[in-house]
Amino acid sequence: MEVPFWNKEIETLDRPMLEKLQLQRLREAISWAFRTPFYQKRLPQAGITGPDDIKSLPDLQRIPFTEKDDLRRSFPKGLLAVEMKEVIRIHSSSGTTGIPTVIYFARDDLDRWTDLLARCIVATGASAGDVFQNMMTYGMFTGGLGLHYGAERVGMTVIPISGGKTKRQIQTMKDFQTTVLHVTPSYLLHIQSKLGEDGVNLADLSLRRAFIGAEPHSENTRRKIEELLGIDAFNSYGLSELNGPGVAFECVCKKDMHLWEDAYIVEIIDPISGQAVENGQEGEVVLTNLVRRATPILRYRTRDLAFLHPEPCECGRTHRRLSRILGRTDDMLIINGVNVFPSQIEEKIMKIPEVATNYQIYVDKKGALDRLTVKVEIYPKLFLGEVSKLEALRGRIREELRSSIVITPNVELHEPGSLPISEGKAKRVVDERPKD
Ligand code: DLL
Repeated sequence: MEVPFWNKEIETLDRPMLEKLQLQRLREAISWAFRTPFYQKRLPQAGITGPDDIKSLPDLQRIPFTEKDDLRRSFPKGLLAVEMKEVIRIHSSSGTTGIPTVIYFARDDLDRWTDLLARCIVATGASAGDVFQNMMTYGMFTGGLGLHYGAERVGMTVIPISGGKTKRQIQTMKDFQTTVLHVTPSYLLHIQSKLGEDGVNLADLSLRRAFIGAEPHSENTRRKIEELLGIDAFNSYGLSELNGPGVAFECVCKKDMHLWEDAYIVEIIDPISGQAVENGQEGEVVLTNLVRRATPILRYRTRDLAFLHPEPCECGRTHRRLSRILGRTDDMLIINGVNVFPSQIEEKIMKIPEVATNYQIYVDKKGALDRLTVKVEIYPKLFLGEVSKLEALRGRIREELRSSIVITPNVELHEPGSLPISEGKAKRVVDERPKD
């Protein structure tokens, strides 16, 4: 297999050299952090008075974690390390509580981020000459503009169409013979379900690859996308606090995502004790940004759960691979005392061939008890068959789910197009239990 590189020297740097670079950049990041009101207070409280206190990579653990709430409390400028006139871009995430977190980029920050994204794109085998339809939302969200700049740097033909307007997306794919898509997996499945409605079929298109990310999805969802569209789909992970997309991305091997360790230090911790887990074990991802001067962020608790592969990838890159995101520390549902992760549900239903492209997890209360209902869309032809067959399918889905999540959910079968869709990140869980 041919392995393409954007910057082979950095991507294959041997571990001792990579760690040397990390230490050097970490010390630099700490000096930037000392220019922000937030870290000026936080670091001395932990006994750190300057970059010289960090003599080796393990010294990183002396630095306290940074949490989402720290960012919110520092809004708007508590984490700004440069003068405003140096800032050429602002991104923010609105979060669920409505208090935004804000990230400032100086020109060199944007340049480094763009370069990381070019690296991600090329690692998938995409290149100049590809036609890139960017369906991620443009705006304060990092998904649109982030990849846009990376794709331009690679020399792809960029179509900055943004999210939504499904018919127009499909027509555009045909008009410009798009070869690469950037999209959330849920929206891509929705688009696939609409192919053919206005006379544009898969055979009219030239799709080869999709970069899918920004929301959780299972390996079975990836397979479904690949099979339905006849393309290669690559997982892409990132979060606005750490620039956005470009933190970790799959290469041509498609065996989980290289996390760019010259730009980020990754730790996997036990979310309760805060201690590092054993090599290869699952835990919460903690990230330090080594290359952003205007908003330095150290040891950020992402709340995402994943593990690092201890063994190297066949492609020759030395940067370790992060597993797909297995859940979040804050998305676990407790149903009558049993812990259930939405990802367990998705993994099961997406491998059932009769299940179409959309589903929803609904929780409410019946009397004193919690009630879990999994609503799935199934292919329309199944509704034309015998009722007993539908009942059998419902029973099979229920049984599959029970084997994974231990409790037995209600299962509802719906016609395609009847469950709510999202043109960006999908909202899979609706929890209507009264909050007390
Ligand atoms: O979603 C950045 C992004 C844009 C990533 C485009 C990939 C592609 P936020 O809006 O801040 O940033 O949301 C970050 O989304 O902490 C994860 O919980 C989730 N997430 C992002 N990528 C993945 C993925 C962007 N590949 C939050 N798999 C993160 C699972 C993901 N979850």
